Amino acid sequence: MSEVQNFMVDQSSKDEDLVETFGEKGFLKLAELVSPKTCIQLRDLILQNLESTLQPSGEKCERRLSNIRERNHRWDLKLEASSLVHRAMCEILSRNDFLRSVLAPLCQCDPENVVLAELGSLISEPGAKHQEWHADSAHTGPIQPDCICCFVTLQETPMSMGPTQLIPWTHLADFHESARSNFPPKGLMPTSVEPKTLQNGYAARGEALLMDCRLYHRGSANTHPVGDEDSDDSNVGKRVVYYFTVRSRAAPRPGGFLFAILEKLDEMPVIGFLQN
Ligand SMILES: O=C(O)CCC(=O)C(=O)O
Repeated sequence: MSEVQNFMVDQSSKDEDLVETFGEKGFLKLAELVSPKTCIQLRDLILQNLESTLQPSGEKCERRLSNIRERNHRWDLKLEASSLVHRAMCEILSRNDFLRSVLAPLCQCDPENVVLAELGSLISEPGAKHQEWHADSAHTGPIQPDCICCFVTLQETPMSMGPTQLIPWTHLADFHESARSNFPPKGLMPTSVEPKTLQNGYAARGEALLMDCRLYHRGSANTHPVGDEDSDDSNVGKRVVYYFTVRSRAAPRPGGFLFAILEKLDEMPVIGFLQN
């Protein structure tokens, strides 16, 4: 049995309470971080880029597409540092003091230490199945995460379009320990764990999930009706997420991590990226 919940936090809470919630649960779901205008424009840009990447004559797929779990009807497209991509990141990072507090442990007193580890977009279309539950990085001991990911939903995303699902508290060392000893290959989770699952029922346009990369999560199935290919509705039912991951340059590069980012942007300090 899984329970559908709205994970949204009360954003008027004190910064330190939000930071504490992030540490306890392994994520924060935050409303309206990116403006509707930026979401609409960025979604269009990503869908256009995907279309051109998938053309036979398109830019080399290996350069633009990262590996993704359950890859039928699902893509992970790396993003260029275009003005829209900048704008979306600025809207997220500049409005929130507490986000800076969440990121502070990564920077170890030097903001230049917070660097980009991933910059991309996730696209699923009707027909995509659930991914397996997985964590993006292993638990290597410290309480603080070494990587934090931010997923931004670019359109209204009901359950039928397969929003990201998370299992709170699974970023903790105890859970990773039992995952290592009990679970099938590479810490993937057996279905027997699913009863504890809390499903993220609906993702609104512009909301963001800020996630400790050790938290177990997955992209869920997209069962939405297919849009009409010959009309303006051809993109209806496509779920597009903009995401970036930051990490501490002072910590070792996490093993097993995908680094879904164009090579030229890998390890760029976030501060420098935002000022460009
Ligand atoms: O699609 C999502 O919401 C999550 C995707 C994901 O976690 C992955 O591809 O590793």
